[in-house]
Amino acid sequence: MKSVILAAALVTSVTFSANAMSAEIDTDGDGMASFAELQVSYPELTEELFGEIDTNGDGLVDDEEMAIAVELGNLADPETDA
Ligand SMILES: [Ca+2]
Ligand SMILES: [Ca+2]
Repeated sequence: MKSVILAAALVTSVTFSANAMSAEIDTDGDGMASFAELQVSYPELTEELFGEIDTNGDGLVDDEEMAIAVELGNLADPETDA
């Protein structure tokens, strides 16, 4: 039973890694980055900056908002993070 759950989790993370949203950031796998999830990868992230990134104000950063934030230089590109 455990291996079935593990396999499902693996498929989920592979699916999400194909999107702009990094599975490393989206730790709960809902496809959105919460403030807490983003802060793990970006410890310097402030609530003010998060509010700027979250352009539709739903309290979560989606693929599109993430891509815009990276483009504007608000967030480092997780793919090229050195
Ligand atoms: Ca999430
Ligand atoms: Ca949002």
